[in-house]
Amino acid sequence: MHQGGGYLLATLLVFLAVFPQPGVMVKQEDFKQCSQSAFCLRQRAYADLADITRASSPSPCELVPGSLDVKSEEGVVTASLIDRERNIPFSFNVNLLERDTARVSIKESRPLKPRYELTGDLALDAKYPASVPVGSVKHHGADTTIRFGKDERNSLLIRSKPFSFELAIGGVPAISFNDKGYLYYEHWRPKKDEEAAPAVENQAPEPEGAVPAAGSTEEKIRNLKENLKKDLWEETFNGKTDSKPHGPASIGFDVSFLGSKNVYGIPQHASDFSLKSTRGPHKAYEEPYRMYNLDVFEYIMDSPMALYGSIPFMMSHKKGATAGIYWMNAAEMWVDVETHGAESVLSKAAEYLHLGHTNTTTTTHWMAESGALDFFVFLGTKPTDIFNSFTALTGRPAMPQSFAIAYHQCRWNYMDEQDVSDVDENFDKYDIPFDVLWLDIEHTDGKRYFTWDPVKFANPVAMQENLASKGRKMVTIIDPHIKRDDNFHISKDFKDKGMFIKDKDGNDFDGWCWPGSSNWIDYTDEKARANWADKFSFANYKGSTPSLYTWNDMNEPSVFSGPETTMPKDALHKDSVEHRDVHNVYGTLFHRSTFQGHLDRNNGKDRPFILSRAFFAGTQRYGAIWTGDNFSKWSHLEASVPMLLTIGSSGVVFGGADVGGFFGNPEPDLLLRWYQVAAFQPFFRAHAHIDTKRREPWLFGEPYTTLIRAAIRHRYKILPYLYTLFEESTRTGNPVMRPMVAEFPKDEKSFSVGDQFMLGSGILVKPVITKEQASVDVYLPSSSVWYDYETFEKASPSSSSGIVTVKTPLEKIPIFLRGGNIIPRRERVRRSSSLMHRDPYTLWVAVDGEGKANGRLYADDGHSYDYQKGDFIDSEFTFSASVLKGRAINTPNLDSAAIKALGCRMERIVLVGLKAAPRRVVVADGGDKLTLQVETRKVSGGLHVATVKTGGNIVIGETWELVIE
Ligand code: NBV
Repeated sequence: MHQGGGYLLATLLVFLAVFPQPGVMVKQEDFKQCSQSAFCLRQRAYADLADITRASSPSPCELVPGSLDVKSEEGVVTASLIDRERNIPFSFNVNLLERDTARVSIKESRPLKPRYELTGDLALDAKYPASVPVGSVKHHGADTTIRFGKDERNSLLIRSKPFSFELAIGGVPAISFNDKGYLYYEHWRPKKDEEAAPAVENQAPEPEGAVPAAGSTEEKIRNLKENLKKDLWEETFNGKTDSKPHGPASIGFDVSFLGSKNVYGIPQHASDFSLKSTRGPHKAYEEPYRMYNLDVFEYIMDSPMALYGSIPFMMSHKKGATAGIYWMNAAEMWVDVETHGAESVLSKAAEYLHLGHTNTTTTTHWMAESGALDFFVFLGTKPTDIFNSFTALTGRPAMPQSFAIAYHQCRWNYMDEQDVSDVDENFDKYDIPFDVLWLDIEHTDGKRYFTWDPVKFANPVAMQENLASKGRKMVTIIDPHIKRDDNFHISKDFKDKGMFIKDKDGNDFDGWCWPGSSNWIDYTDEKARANWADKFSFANYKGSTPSLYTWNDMNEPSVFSGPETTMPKDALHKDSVEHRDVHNVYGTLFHRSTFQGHLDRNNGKDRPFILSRAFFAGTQRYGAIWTGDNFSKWSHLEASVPMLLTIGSSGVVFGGADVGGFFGNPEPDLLLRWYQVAAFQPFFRAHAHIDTKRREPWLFGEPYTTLIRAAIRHRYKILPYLYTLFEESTRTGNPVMRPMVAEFPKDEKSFSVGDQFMLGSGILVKPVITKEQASVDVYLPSSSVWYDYETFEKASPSSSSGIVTVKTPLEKIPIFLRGGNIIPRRERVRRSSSLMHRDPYTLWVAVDGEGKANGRLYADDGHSYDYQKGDFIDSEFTFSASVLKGRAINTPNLDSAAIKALGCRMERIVLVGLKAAPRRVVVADGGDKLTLQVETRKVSGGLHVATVKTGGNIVIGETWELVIE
């Protein structure tokens, strides 16, 4: 099945038209700004109008007197609302849930037709949190306060006129709704029914002679009112028209995070971790943050432009109170952020004295094109509370196989089987470990996914088996565009079953992508999802073996011929649901069915590994994501840190950025610095564009080969620690790569830090992000003791700023160990992670100011779900009063094959930060005492590092004690 020259030419032309060549940055004008997205323009106009007029006319939304009803046992509060200006009735519903969560919905009481709702498990985990009963209820005038949660620690204050509500944690107000009066609901209306159009959108024209003066408030008001009527029924962007047959249906509202200067979340943007203001006198961006999954290659830095994934989740934190909101809506969304009061003298004084930003509030304005007003509010006292409740709702992260967290080698493309074999052999030749080799789109037969190029990849099974013989895996790319070709079984099958997305006229939607004319499967249809999953069976996916995994790219979806390079919003899914309603979840539904396909093909035994580019709330249930087509520039290396912190703090803990940058050719020092950071990030994969020079780790000569090898080896040594962190995230939602605020929620200075990160609670990493950078400044919170990761010397940050300056010659990675932590490691690095599976462990024990430390090690067979039957070891280590103890927290089935296959011996213990050199170290084993070999060295500051060789006398999973005398 080879294409002729015509096909190639057509593909090339589309490619050149759609994708700029490397070096040419993304054209901002290819993507909408708020004023070009009609609903965003209208919603922003409404907010601007509100800002001007609220003093004289407050929000028209009121609670209907006497309508508030509390169903105590069910944990439900309901009321009727009315928009007095437009005379539209709404129902207000709050459902109080466990984990200090509240679900809030506001719906039209008498809609023309129902709005699309993300029901069932499309965006939520199958295990929906239980309701909690309402506590005490107090009415004060027309307002009501309802208490809920453990010891009634939370309260919900509902104000009736104008309608607003506020949630507090332990008496501390945290979050409020409609304080600014931006609640604006574009209700369904018949197209020609002027009567039904809302009053504000349907104002009578200004009387003649009453033209307001240029620049006057009156003129502003008139213009804003004009904007409210813009493009209600149709809109065109860059020559492409959205027919909007149902008219306007957008929703906007404001949420204020009371007393908080910092808000985080709403990925994906190439921007800071602590979100910047987009409104008000101190705004950093003119545009709101946009969430609309798009294929934005070579994206620009420091921008609120939409990228490949969207998670409508935001969190705020101040000392003692953390709050989050998740708007369960997959339509295009924009969010304005405005921090007020941070500049006031009072706030500045409070900041200086670390008193908390009592005067500062961050107001956010959420605007979605369609869908329901249905959101969740999470309350807590620290970020980890919110990670926990958000992922309890949207799903806990999946437990990856152990190979998936090792190093991945990718390129567009490894061209043929010989290329694959050469790369594989060179890793061994240069003694660099790697676990996975990836094949991009060129491996297929004419971009027909699930097929192999018959010449270049004629023996895919032998190729995979060769890799598997060294414990290595392969990943192939499977994109969602399906080549229109009746001779291609996937195309024929889905076409015959009527499972493709339809265009607005009801025909199979036809667009351009890599294979030329293509269709897109409707993954909102459960049957289509099952049919897709079935394509991964070994019988259907010919040439695939159990060591083959999948990469889902282009699933925003990217449609070369579509508006903003994506699917038209008026395209139709099952039950005539418009694409606009499901756009942001589409890619995740594709990811999800691929996941299901892998699960089914091995009868639910092994954990799938699927990488996706698009993502939404809940993606963590299906696997990993990466940050898409970045560039080999220092600024992109820099941006990868806050981007991954944001994504990880929004549930998707398994994320990475293309090491080296996808477009362009990195200079060797940039490539090296990238490896040095990515070795400590959750997903670690090098990748490059087809037009770039080859850049496998050994191609740059010395010292680069040695230093890249060292960085990758760092990764392999911490795999036990990383795997333990991933397991923790499957239970708690805690990110693996954590923002400083998550680990130091009481340390005001850490709240806005997004340029360094914690790996778990024990390792701090600060990237080097500029060329020939001689040193970096690292912020080390004073509540902990810190040790240099290589020398084990105690760090001495300035007592006033907490900053330590670290010299950064090429070989130096600024990493610190946090006192109080015990880090499990494996130090015998081999060719791939599975070859290290039986190797003994080393423990690094870094003591805190009181000479204490603790840690965990989680281990299982590394690939199956047998851990769910109890086949795992969860070990706890504590060090106190010079005694190191280990014990299993669970009751491991030591006879199970999985545990027997695990290396459980501990070979070495390194004690860091000891005040005195040990005289001897003994294993307390009943009455006997076995003296172990110990070597001690003194480091600066009078501290000691002791390395104890255990002689294989300590077994993980058993109870043991080691006494330092
Ligand atoms: O499949 C080719 C590339 C892929 O290598 C990259 O990682 C994706 O983000 N893909 C995008 C399509 C074309 C990009 C110009």
